[in-house]
Amino acid sequence: VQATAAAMPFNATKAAEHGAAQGLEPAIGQLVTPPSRLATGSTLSESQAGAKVGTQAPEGRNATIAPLDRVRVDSSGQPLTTNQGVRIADNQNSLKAGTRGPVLLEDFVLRDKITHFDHERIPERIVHARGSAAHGYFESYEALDELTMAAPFKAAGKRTPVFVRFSTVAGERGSKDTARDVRGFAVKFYTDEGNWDLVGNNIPVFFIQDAMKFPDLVHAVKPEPHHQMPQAASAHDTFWDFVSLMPESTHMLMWVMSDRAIPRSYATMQGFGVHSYRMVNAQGESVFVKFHWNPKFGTHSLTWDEAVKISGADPDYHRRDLWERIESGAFPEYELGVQVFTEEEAARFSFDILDATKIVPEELVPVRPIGRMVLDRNPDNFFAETEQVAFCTANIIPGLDFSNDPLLAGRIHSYVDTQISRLGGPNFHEIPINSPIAPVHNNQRDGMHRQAIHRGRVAYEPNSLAGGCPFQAGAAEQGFTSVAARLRAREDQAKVRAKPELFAEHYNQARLFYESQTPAEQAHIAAAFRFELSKVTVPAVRERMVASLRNASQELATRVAAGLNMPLPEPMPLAIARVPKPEVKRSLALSLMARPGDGSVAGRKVVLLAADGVLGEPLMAVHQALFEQGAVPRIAAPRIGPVQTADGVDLQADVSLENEPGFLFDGLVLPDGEAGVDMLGRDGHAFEFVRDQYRHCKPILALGAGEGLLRAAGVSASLPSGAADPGIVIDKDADSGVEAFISALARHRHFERETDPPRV
Ligand code: HDD
Repeated sequence: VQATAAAMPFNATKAAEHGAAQGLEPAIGQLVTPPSRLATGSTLSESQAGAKVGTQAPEGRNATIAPLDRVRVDSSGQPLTTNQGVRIADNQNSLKAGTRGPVLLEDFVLRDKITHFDHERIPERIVHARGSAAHGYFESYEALDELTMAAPFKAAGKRTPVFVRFSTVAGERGSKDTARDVRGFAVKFYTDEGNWDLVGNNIPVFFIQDAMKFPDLVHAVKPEPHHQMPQAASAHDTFWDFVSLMPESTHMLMWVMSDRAIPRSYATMQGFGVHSYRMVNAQGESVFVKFHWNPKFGTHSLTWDEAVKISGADPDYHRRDLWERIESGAFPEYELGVQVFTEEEAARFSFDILDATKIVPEELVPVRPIGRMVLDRNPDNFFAETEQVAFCTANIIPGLDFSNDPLLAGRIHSYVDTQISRLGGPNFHEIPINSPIAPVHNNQRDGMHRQAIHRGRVAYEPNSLAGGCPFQAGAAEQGFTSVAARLRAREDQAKVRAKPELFAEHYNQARLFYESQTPAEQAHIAAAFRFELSKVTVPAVRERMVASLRNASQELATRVAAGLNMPLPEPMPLAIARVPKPEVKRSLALSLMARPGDGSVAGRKVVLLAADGVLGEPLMAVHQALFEQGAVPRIAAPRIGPVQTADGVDLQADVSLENEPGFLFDGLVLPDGEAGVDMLGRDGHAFEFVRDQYRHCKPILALGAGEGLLRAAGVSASLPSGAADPGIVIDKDADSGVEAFISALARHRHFERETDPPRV
């Protein structure tokens, strides 16, 4: 589209200068006016909300859409310009003295372009560098007045916009998604009383108890400094050297060696606030809370062999899954729950609630559901939103407060500090994705990249020249007030570098976790320890780790030692003289199997194998049934494009056997039709599909002649026990198996077939 020069608006925030009614802005979504804004003052975050160019953001109920409209740029119908808005006539050739002559220094068009390019990268996050994010909303189930005055919980049905970033911890920005690692689960609530960040993980405990040890932990797990290996992996000497010397990490190690550290999807993992926080009501009364996010689609994970293979075929596996789920409308959804307990109750627990290596078992304090979060919009731009978003545990709002957890205290300092260098100065709160919906008014001024243009001559308080504004808010105006928590004992009032006694108990909850798992999950934990420690080259480190594990579980330690071909070492001496008796010995809530989800197959990917000569009709019937249930069926053939079916049904292969290997899918369908099955039987890729699906304990549906592929691949339809494998559905007449297959798919994995080593 060629538009005339005079009519072209060129500055997104200066529509007034160019006349808002010129009709040149591309079509936009409905402007959603954020509550309680626009009517007041003129901070950057709220200015110009009505003046926007070029947004094509979908119409939505998310109130962050409007503030971001202010900076959205859509270049459709626009000429190419320099950063000064000068139109560029030639974007192909630099300015030269003659066609074969030298390039001229005056070529500002070239220099503008190259200079900006040279500075495109910013430092990656020191941890959690690899991540993916989405917009959505939080909806409160009820008014929580008796517990908290926090804005999101003020009324039943109240919606607060959120931006959520999921991440791995150890890997660099471009590393694989399916590393064995903790997953970050960071939620920014844009509340009408300021931003609240709940910066959690998918595991409810942490490796260490005191922030003083965080740099050591991170140095130990990151690639080793001399040769910068291995990438995104804890299976190396320095990590295990460190954790084996820090028995407080044993509980966390159990979680990290469990399938929780290889989730199937961000939509199928839990999230936790980890620390004890406080909720405070309008009367100033406070209770302790632990935050839990429970996924609607259930908790599902990968198997280790599968995770390793996926990292080669699709390093963006979780990023793609999140993006595709949102684009297709299978929105990730999580229920927020809180465990609520008083200071007096906490004092009676056998563990210290300030110790981030401990959970509060759900049998001791149940989880109360208080709302749900839906992620329904992908970001417009990865860098502007996902990369530049800055979460911080210090970002809390009236109605919430911290506990004295020493790990949390260090975090309250660390996030802003690291972001000042990562985002280039102290004004990163003005970057659109970080700026609150609530108005910002204070006397902070200037600094690198300041965007707000503050008016007037007063930048101090108290003042009379500006009528005392901006003024301190009293309780009636929701001014933030810290809970006047009492220090309990006299000795707590002295300055010390020391820990409470219960912090020295390191194994009760590690044992609780292991003993609460199903046999399959326990086997995976033992196999993960075996794998990781087998990569450790120093025998003394392996021994020390197994010596520590003996205190958590004799059975686990024995399995791991056997797996490493080593004698069982003496148990590591305990750090505590009298071990407190735990209240709970088994907690079913700790098993992934406890949360199968809503029973649906929404978002599950299923591959239907095809080749020339298959029967198209039964395959398409399965395709249709899966599609109707919200699953994502894909037809895979030796080559993409049309497949010549035996019954003349029109069939198009979406993917080829080589470009989307079988382990990328949650289920496999083998086709009917002798000629087609014959052709697949001559392609080694097809056997890999069958064997990987089988080894990874996923469901397989064999239609008619397709059963032959199972046999040819060496896969048995019966379990090691001799019983029929419920995950393998053989539909001889190719007309009745789809229902059984869909319920096998909803179960996700069929671990009863699993053996170590694998049969196939
Ligand atoms: Fe942290 C990032 C979660 C302990 C210091 N952390 C970061 C992110 C998450 C967590 C989810 C990524 C946020 C994003 O997506 O941008 N961190 C945790 C949890 C912890 C924890 C659940 C334990 C309970 N972290 C922790 C400690 C310290 C830090 C003890 C330092 C004393 N974390 C950081 C950081 C990061 C960070 C260095 C890196 C990038 C950033 O903050 O913005 O400040």
